[in-house]
Amino acid sequence: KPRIFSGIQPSADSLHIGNYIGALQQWESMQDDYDAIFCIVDLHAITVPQDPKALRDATRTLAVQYIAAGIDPARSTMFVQSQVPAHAQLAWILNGITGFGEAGRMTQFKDKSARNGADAASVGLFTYPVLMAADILLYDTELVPVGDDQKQHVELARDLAQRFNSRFGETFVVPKPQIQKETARIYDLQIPTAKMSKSAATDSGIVWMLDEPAVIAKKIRSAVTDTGREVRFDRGEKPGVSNLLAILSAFRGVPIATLEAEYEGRGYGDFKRDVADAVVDAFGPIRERTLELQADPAEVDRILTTSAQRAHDLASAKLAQVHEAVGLYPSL
Ligand code: AQP
Repeated sequence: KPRIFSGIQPSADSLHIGNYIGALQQWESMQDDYDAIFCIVDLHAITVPQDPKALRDATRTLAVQYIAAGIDPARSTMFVQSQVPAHAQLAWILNGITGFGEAGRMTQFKDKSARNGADAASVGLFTYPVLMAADILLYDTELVPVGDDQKQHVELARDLAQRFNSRFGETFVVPKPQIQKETARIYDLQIPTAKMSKSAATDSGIVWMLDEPAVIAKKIRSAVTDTGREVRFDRGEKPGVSNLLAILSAFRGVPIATLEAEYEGRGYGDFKRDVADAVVDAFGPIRERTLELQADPAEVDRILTTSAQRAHDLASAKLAQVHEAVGLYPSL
């Protein structure tokens, strides 16, 4: 089976509907056809300040949300990045073949560092894409399912793999991005032109997977739409309605066009109620399962460590090859 690798940062204590539609829902459906590795990328999370206790809790809670959303640790490898030291080790080696200008062209770094002024950004934030390349390349990953915002980072991983192979000999599989459909990108319910993001300033535009059902329903009822009455997909003219259509389409598993036909001549009230019901129906059981699993943190850690051991075996073998190729001493 082809190998896929993807990950999410434990940068908040709940995932949101964008992470679910853009990542988890897709991953869940790929588990049978691929040898899937799903990582909880805590080393990426510390490129911006994190509270230590909150980080460790968010890491475990994220693992629990993976499982509650259908990632099966018996079929897929799901582990915490910091448990496998080869990620940081390979990232360092790849730093040595990455150009300063090349890293400086990454738009995510430019956006994130601009938020607080470039001087406040860490060096870690700058080399974030190199760590991501290490994550991918350690496992001979063929496909990386990501949103289009991550395409540039996967391109960098490809470039680094090719550069390493031509300088030091065939070592890495050159990965390909698998970019999700445009409708897999979910926007903030209050600012429907901005990507829904864990680190957004306000809560009212974000539907958290662990929100209580009544809270989810309220947020969706209050979503910004427009003064029209037509339920039609048009990101330019009707960003709010288009976002809700994308959400309903993902949860019901039906095309947007079918929904447009279904809601023709009906107002936004009916439509929003149905979106809220669909999300609550899906997230309700995920929330309950998360709460159940959270009651046994030792069991969660046991599952993670078992999986990390498999990842560690694969990653150490690749890292040994890299040390040999580059002329470094073997790791102990
Ligand atoms: N709004 C979104 N719509 C669709 N997919 C999304 N993803 C994130 N936001 C949306 C997908 O979720 C996965 C995890 O992303 P991440 O945690 O590595 O960081 P991110 O992409 O930067 O996500 P956030 O929520 O915006 O987190 P913060 O605020 O911490 O940076 C990825 O597959 C991403 O495509």
